[in-house]
Amino acid sequence: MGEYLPPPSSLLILAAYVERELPGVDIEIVDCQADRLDWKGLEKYIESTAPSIILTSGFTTNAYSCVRTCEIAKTINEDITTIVGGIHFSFTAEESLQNYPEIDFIVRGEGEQTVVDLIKTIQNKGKFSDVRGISYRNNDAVVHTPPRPLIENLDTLPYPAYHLVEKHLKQYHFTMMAGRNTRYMILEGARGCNHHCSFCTQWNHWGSRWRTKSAKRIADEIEYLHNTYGGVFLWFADDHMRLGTRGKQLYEELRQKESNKDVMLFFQARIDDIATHPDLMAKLRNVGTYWILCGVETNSEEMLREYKKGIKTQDAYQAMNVLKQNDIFSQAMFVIGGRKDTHKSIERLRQYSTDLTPDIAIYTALTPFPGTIYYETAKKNGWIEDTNYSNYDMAHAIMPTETLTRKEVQEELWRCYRNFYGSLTRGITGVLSKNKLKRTMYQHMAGQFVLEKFRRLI
Ligand code: B12
Ligand code: SF4
Repeated sequence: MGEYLPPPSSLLILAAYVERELPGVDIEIVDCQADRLDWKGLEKYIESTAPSIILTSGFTTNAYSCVRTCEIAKTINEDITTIVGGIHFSFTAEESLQNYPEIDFIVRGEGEQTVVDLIKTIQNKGKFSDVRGISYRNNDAVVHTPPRPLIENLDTLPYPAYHLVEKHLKQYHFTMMAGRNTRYMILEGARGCNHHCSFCTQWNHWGSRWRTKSAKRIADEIEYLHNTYGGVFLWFADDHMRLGTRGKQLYEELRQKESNKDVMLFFQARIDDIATHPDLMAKLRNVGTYWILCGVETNSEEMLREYKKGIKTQDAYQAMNVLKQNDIFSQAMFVIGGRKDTHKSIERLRQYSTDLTPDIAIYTALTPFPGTIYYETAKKNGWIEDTNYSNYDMAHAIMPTETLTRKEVQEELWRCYRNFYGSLTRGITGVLSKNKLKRTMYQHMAGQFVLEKFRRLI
């Protein structure tokens, strides 16, 4: 995805809530990337600020960085309480507490109410067994308290605490997508998903439900981020946009805002949702929707069923056309490495992804993230060859297929990139495209020699 520096959205969303509920607690957000703090730098920082509690968050691919952060804190002062949360630790609570003594508590699932309850319990020396939604060690045993019910009305959440990273706002950027100097911010409109794809953690993490903020609240939040902090490239954290359910209301609210003329919205949507709502796409384009990421996944109906995706390959053609007709930049995601994949089937997927002509294609290797249906199946059947979580970024092959070795899956993945981006014609057409975003992106890639590197892959 090129060069980027994202704001630490999960912590900003969490911190805003803690700040409101526990005004006596001093909170600092340490963004090591933005501050250019290496491990030694972080150590010095913790030493000099002497916090009582350290909280850290990560996805599966950066789980070890979270553990190392806790380890550093404990080395400096054993009495610092260490708390981790987020998707990865929620699903690996037992394993993580057994393997990493430097973690004191894991907050499972939705974090806001649980972390406030936990901090209060620490302050008051209360009983941890009364805090719902946490896991911790009691002597040698790992204790998991019952899950906490989800927050019913997401409008009650405060705006993300961007004031805690105000000094870094100028640094946050996503060069390839919006240019180096366009202010990049992340906001959340909804949590979870009502589908159950077998490779996805999100529906499971959020209790198999999709909850949304009201359209008015989302539009207000966008306006606030734009007017207060100059946010322009605004990325929805939502897993599933649900255009059919709230697209119209969102449009109605956004069109009343002056800010819609300046902002560039990015979100993720399902292709069946796009295909069946062409009218809405035109409207949403008018209020700042520039870029949509959608999971096309595969050209095989059989694999789509295996992934429990609930879409048809035909939907992808329609969705791409709708996006093109409305001048919305299309990012299509594909996945290779399913059990039945062969050299031939992946070649067919390459052809299909080219035929669809998305503006960009991202190919991923099927990754058994803890918390997915696929993880349980893969673990049971002994398919997982690589257990190093740092490689769980969807760019590393983790499993072989029935007929391909893991190395062959990896090579096929590079072949997909070489095929799509290695084409000189595509590069030249991209660099000269009428679509500003497409032109910027291909010019950026050409400038960074990314296209050239893709051509030389393998
Ligand atoms: C925006 C986004 C990005 C942004 C930046 C994210 C960031 N701020 O760092 C960018 C584009 C850079 C990005 C990159 C990647 N991403 Co991403 N990203 C997202 C997205 C869409 C939103 C993240 C977000 O802000 N969520 C909103 C917050 C509020 O939700 P949350 O993190 O779950 O937090 C809540 C609870 O979990 C809990 N909690 C979380 N952390 C903590 C910590 C503590 C201490 C406590 C108490 C509680 C707690 O409380 C929060 C509030 O209730 C998510 C999908 C999603 N909806 O989360 C994918 C997602 C996290 N990304 C994913 C992936 C795979 C990646 C990449 C590996 C992709 C790639 N190949 O490059 C990279 C990894 C980059 C890296 N090294 O970290 C996967 C992770 C899967 C997994 N199980 O690990 C997700 C889930 C997408 C998906 N559908 O599969 N990503
Ligand atoms: S992949 Fe998308 S549609 Fe499927 S469960 Fe995850 S968020 Fe929902």
